[in-house]
Amino acid sequence: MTLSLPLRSPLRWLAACGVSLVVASNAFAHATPTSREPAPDAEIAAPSAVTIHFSEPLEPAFSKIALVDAHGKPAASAASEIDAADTKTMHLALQPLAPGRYTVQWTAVAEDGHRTKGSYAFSVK
Ligand SMILES: [Cu+2]
Repeated sequence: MTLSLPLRSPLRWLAACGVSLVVASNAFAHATPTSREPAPDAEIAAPSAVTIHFSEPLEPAFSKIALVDAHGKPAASAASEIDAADTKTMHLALQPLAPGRYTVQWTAVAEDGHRTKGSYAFSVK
């Protein structure tokens, strides 16, 4: 009777470790930006597109880039697209932007279904 208790708790530890290992390895599959154009806080002439490269291939149906102006209004008329030749890259084509500060809002869904999102700003001179 007393021997079964010490045996049970190591098994629980193993089970708990197994769960955390699965969570940790999934975290590596989350898509995070590896480069952003324009760069965060850039002050530039009006760019023709926002391009973000991610660490993982993206799920096209749920991944997107939006651009809003300083008033929070949508500043891009087109929808973002995932690069047909490189599914880790997402583009948002832009009309010429007026001078001002803009915020890029991105949502990336990796092929494992995990969603990441973020935002950053740049300024058009
Ligand atoms: Cu994931």
